[in-house]
Amino acid sequence: MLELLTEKFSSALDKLTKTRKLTDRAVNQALREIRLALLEADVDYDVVKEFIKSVRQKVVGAKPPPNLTPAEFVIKTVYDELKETLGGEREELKKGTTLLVGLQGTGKTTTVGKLAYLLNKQGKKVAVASTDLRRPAAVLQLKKLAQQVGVPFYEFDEKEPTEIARKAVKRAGEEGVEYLLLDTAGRLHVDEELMRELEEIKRAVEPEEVLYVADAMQGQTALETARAFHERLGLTGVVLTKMDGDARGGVALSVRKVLGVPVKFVGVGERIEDLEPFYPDRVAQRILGLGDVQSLAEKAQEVIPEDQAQVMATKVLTGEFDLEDLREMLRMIQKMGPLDKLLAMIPGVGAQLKNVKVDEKQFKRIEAIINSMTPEERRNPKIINLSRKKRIARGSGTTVSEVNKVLKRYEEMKKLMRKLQRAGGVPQVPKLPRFPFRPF
Ligand SMILES: Nc1nc2c(ncn2[C@@H]2O[C@H](COP(=O)(O)OP(=O)(O)OP(=O)(O)O)[C@@H](O)[C@H]2O)c(=O)[nH]1
Ligand SMILES: [Mg+2]
Repeated sequence: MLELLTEKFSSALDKLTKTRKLTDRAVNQALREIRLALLEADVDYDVVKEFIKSVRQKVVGAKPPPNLTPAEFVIKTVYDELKETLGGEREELKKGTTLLVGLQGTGKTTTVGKLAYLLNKQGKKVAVASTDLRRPAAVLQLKKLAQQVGVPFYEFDEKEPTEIARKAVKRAGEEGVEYLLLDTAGRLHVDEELMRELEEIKRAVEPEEVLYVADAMQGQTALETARAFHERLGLTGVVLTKMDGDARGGVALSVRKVLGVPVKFVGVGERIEDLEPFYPDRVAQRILGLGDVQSLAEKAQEVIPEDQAQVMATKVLTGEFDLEDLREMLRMIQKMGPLDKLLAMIPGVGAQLKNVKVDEKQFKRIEAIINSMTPEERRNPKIINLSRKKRIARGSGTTVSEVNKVLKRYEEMKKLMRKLQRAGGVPQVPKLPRFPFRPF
């Protein structure tokens, strides 16, 4: 997701970092590229206009604070603005009843299952129920998901969606359930009958959350529909599904400004674990090509002892990692599941992933290259000269050019993290940092 933006933003800001003197002209050029990238990614036109205007006001003619170079100051401003546009601070899902609404086929039922899985994994007490009586298969679909996740599925012999919702809430209260997730029926278009049904359910159960489930691939249209739902139901958040199928992801940047409600989760695949909480700061980092070390560390903690993951995240964030660490990281990542999603979280890698179907073999090759180095070479890659490169290439069954590529990516990654580090002081990992910059 968001590969297009990551690529374009990285390239625009890269150029900026490389110019020796930061003129207004260079800044304007970068802003023009960013503007085009946003429009191309299908971000709402007014949102783009406001974004560029705001960044320009803050940087043109301004004096960067003493701890930042002019280019870093621009990057930092763009980052702040991105985070703001994406919604600012993350808002957690409120305890209580959550109603999931949206058009047909956008992923409501799947999302109920995924959300139940996510909350259940966090040790929360969850139950689900379906008010979708239009299709007999709909109830069964959710029932199966609930069984798969291992959370209670509430069923009642009722013909009225409102009654089912009411009874489910009552039972959830009796059973001390913290999160009750209610699935609803979808329609092909916004239609009066559906809206009335949803309004009635809402009135009957007074949910803490009304989440609009939108298919990200529908782009701007999804937003228009969301607005219609918002007017009738008062949405509290949005779930963007099928982000895995959409490299543009402009909707993610438009929702907050256009609707005034935050994106709370994104669906990134068809499997039950493919739902991610939406963190504006982390997404902003990813768009800037800085990776998402926090999410990586969290995922790592699920399969790797916490202290080990923490040590690794600290090393990366401070730019103090060597090739031994990189190899260790590659190994951890291979334990963690779908590579393309995880790789996108590594600094400097995201932008390269556009249209690349991650080839796990490629990954093995990188590991083979590092394996063929001596421990000393791994700790101090600077000593790797041509004859060593030839030896490493032979040993790993690769070429000198491939060895060069690995070394180059490593150096770039390290330099970038160091730079950001200098801009903001040592972040505490992984609990505190949202970004390797300290707010001013
Ligand atoms: N690739 C991908 N597919 C998704 C995602 N979320 C949902 N889907 C797929 O979208 C299809 C429709 O999902 P449902 O959950 O049945 O949609 P719904 O909104 O409940 O549909 P109705 O009940 O008919 O209104 C299914 O094939 C899901 O697997 C996602 O994040 N990524
Ligand atoms: Mg459904």
